[in-house]
Amino acid sequence: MNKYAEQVLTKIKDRNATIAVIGLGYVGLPLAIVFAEAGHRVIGIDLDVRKVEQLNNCASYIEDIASDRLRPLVTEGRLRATTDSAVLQHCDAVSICVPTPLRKTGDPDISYIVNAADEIARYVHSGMLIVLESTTYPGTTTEVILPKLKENSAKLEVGQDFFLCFSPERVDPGRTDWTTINTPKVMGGVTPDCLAVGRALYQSAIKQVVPVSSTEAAEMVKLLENTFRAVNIGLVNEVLLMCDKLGLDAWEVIEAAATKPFGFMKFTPGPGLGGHCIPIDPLYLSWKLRTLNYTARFIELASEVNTAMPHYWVQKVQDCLNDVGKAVKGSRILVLGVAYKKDVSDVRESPAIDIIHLLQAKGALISYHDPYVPELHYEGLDLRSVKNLASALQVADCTLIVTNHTHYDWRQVQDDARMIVDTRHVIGEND
Ligand code: SAJ
Repeated sequence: MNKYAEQVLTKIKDRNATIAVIGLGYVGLPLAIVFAEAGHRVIGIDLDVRKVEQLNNCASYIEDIASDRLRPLVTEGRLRATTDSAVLQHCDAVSICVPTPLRKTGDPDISYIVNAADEIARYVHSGMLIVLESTTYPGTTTEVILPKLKENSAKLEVGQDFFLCFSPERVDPGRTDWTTINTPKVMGGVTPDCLAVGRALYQSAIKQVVPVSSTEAAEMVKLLENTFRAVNIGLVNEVLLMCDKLGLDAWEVIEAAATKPFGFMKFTPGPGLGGHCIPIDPLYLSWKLRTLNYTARFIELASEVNTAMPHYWVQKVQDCLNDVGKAVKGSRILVLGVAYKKDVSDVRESPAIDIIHLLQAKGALISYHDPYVPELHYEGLDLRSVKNLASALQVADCTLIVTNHTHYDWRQVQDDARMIVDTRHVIGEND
């Protein structure tokens, strides 16, 4: 192992390394904290001045990170935040935890990764470790980041002077059983020494690091994980459509199948696929394969089925109103829950948004209730959660259950509502 690798390894072992984390969101902030709790000096870098100020004032803005956890780290000087990426020149390692959304065209938007790589390239130096965590298509680390790092410092060699890895994030916001510390962390390096240095840093703070043979393999691991979910959710959504045609209760069928103690994994139909991971990550993979003239058929089919679910449920509402001689147009429809899944406040990619747009386009009078989302100013919507749920239920011609927050008393909902369409099967039979 060469001298720069030894140098970084020694600093990590002696807790004398300075670690930067770019992107202080639901991935970066917990990572910065576990590195600081492991004894390292950590500098969080974020464009958002408010996040920087809140962190430096020991005020957490992430639901599952208590401010008390920040306080000792900040007051003891082991964790601080800044908007100034010039600090990178003094850092021994940097983890990139920035968003990887889709463009309006449906193509990957890796602009945040590119911006981070450009900043790092200005300050990359001998004895520096760079780890990309953001979910992205196989090849990003070596085809996008590595060339940028070499652009500005041709004399520096990867695996000799600086070390480059990919390690996918596996943070599930709100989860307390599997956290940043105890969730196994996959990691691939551009060279064996890159992997050795990356593993040393992450193993100093995280229980288990799982090495793989390359950064591309590590990038693909994450996409398999989330494609697995998207495809299986697409499958059960199609099971719902098939059971409809067969006059069967899909939830009964799925519950019974789930009694199989092996060889089956339960997923449930719903209003569609929300969140900033599952609907998006697989499309990074199918995009990459298209550039290689290959069609990722399962991904594209699952995406087609999942994105069609809002239309299915709007048709359900239309049919139920029709059965009582009402049109969608002019009907008061109460949407229960607009977050993308239960017990979270995130509305990104939430199918509730599509459902509301579709119903409004048919002339429905929409109101919603969501204890986690007091106001909904998103994708052209400008709504506020109703205050009095009981009266809203009684007034609505149809109540559409979209997000099954634990908050709800479903017996009360059933007693108060005049009509229910239940995308989550919390009430049992859909009325
Ligand atoms: N959904 C269904 N049916 C299901 C499961 C989910 O319709 O059986 C819907 C949800 O309502 C939601 C969307 O799919 O709209 C995504 O749900 P999710 O449970 O996959 O939740 P996410 O998006 O928070 O996924 C995260 C992911 N974590 C990371 O990427 C690190 C995912 O890999 C985790 O498996 C998942 O959390 C989890 O298990 O909670």
